[in-house]
Amino acid sequence: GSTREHFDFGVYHTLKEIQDWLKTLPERVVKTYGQSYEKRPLQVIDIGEEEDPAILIECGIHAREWVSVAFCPFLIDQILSKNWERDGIRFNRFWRKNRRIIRDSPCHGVDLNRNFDIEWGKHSTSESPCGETFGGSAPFSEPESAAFRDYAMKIETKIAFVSYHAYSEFIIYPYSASIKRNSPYKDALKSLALRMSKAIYQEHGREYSYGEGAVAFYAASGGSDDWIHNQGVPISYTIELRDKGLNGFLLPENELIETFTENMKGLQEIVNDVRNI
Ligand code: ING
Ligand code: ZN
Repeated sequence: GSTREHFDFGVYHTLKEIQDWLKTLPERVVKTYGQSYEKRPLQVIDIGEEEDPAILIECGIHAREWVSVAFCPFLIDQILSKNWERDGIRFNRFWRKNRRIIRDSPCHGVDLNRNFDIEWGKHSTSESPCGETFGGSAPFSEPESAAFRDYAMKIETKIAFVSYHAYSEFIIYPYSASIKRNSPYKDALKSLALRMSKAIYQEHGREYSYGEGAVAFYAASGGSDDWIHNQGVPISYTIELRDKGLNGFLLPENELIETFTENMKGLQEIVNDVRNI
C-alpha cells in the first residue's frame, strides 16, 4: 500500500505508486498543468500563497535519473509535514528522453533538457532522433517543455528554480548554453553554491563541486535552468545528485535518504536567500 503514512521514501517507486501517493495529498495542492507525449498527466504541487516569492523545483526531466524522481516526493512530504510503472523505464532502464515518436525514424524521444529556447541546437545536442540529446524539431516542440513554460510564465513571483538530475554530485549554475553567455548574477550564484556545497558536506561528508555550467561542467544548450534564468529568474540551479559514477544511474536504494537529507540542507540555503531578498 502506498498511502501517505505507508509510503516508503527510501525505495524507488513505480509511476502508479507515485500517482497513488499524490492522491493522498490535500486535493487543492495537486495541480495538473499539462500532458506528456503519451498523455500522462504532468503534475505539480503548488504550496504557499500566490503573492509570496516562489521557488520552482523540477524532478525527473530525464527518465533514467531515478534518484531525482524519488527526491520530489520526499521533499513534498517534508514540506507538507512541516519539518521545515517505473515509467519510461518499463522498457529501458537507461532511457533519458521523452517518448515522442519521430516520423521516418527508427528512434524515439526528444531530450527535454535540450528543448528549451536558449541557444537551442548549439552545444551537446544531437540533430538525430537516435541521439541521446536530440533537441527536437524546434524549441518547445514537446508538450512537456511547452507545458512547463506556460506554467512557469504564469507565476509572477518566481525567484528561484532548481532542477534535480543525476549524477555527479555537482551544483551547476547558468550559463550552460554557451561559453559566451555571462550571467549578471554570476558572483551571487557562486557564493550561494559554495554555501550549498558546505551545507551538503556537513550532513554526510559528500563533496558536491560547483561552477558555471559551460565552464565547470559542459556546454549544453536548451536547458530549463538557463531558459528560466534568461527569463529573469535570478536564482537557478541544476543539481546533479549522487553518486560520482560508481553506480551512476543505478544508485542503490540505501543511498536515497542520505541523498535527500543532504540536499534538503542545500535547498535550505536557497530558501534562506529567497527570504532575505
Ligand atoms: N545533466 C544535465 C544535462 O541535461 C545540464 C546538465 C544542466 C545541461 C543545465 C544543460 C543545462 O545534460 C544531466 N545529468 O542530464
Ligand atoms: Zn539529467
